[in-house]
Amino acid sequence: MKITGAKVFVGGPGKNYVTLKIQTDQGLYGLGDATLNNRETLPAAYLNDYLIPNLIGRDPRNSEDIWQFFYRGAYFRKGPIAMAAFGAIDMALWDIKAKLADMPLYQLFGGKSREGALLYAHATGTDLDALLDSISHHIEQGYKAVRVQCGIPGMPTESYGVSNVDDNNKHYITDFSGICPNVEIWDTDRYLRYMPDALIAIREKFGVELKILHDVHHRLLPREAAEFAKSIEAVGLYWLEDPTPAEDQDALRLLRQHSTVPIAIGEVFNSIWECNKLIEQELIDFIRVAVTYAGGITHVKRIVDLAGLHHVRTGFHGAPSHSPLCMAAQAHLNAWAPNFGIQEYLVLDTPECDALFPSDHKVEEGMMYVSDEPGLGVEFNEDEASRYSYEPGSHPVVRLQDGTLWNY
Ligand code: KDG
Ligand code: MG
Repeated sequence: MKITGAKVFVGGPGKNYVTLKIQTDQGLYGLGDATLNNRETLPAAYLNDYLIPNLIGRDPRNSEDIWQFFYRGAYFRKGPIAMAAFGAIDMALWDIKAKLADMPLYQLFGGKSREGALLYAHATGTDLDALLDSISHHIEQGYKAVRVQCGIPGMPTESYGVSNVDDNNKHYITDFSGICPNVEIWDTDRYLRYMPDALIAIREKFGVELKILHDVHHRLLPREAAEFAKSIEAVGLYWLEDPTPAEDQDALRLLRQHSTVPIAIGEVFNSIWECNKLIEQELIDFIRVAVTYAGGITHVKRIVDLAGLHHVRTGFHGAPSHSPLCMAAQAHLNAWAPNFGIQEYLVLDTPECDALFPSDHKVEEGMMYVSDEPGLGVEFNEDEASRYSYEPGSHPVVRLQDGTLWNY
């Protein structure tokens, strides 16, 4: 069996999905996702210029050797652009392998450990009242776990994860007004004074059963994060995400010494080499890598197995820009992983997105049910894809009030 060709598509409804289709001489094809938020053209160029020419003629069943060939062969290893490009190839090869076996992908990992996988949704509000409404809205839809982000009084601009529209499904990660980022202003003192009481109010209103998650998006210094984690212990968070900048892994030791709040980290990690110390030293509780940015199924499955040895559970990244292909790959891992924790989920199933990526993965009552179709269980409609092209967009950048650049 041989790979005969591969194509990359960039675009989608309100998102720049980077979709790879690998064709074989037996008519079977595989699909993969290389979407790297707001840098989408770069994994596409890496695929087109270097990787696809080296795929032609290879046996697609040798997914391990192909992964090693690209990773070790690059010499300059890792990085989100390369790992997203490898991730797309790897996903597509597993799709082909499972289609060949005529099995849903999770069967190749060891079958199902659960029927439904717990999801968490994003609740957001420009103030606490709006956030409480947004949480109620998600609970009414059946969610048992909700990430909560709200505007901070007196903060000059909106904070991370805060949407200023009533639409609970609004995609607020990318600003499509152009390639140059807007500036948001961050004030740590206001955040630290306001957010603990807001979280306590949320717990009081919704009771003990709701799983509450909160994302600091790397904005606190280690001592501040330790103070914050201590001050919110009574809330009983399901997790506190990215409390400190991800590069400083020792910061989490200080936090651990002062608090037992569960810590989730890893959405910006792209290899096992950024996860292994935190996992082995048991400084985190949830690992947040995404199958796309972290080198695909082959590599992420290694991270999941390492995590399992140290009681670290999965909480894969599922931000608005992951394509349904990445979400499907994660759904198969979630169905299998003995150390599954939770899956981030933002409603993607607009009619336009469904038309582009038809699938029967199902979300019901805040749970995801994996497809039983052979392979990843997602199709890609190329006619639909021809309606879309790349739209320039950006994340904001963050500054302190005196102009100092801060962490987005
Ligand atoms: O592109 C950036 C997003 O992926 C990120 O801001 C989303 O923090 C995020 C989350 O937890 O989903
Ligand atoms: Mg996050």
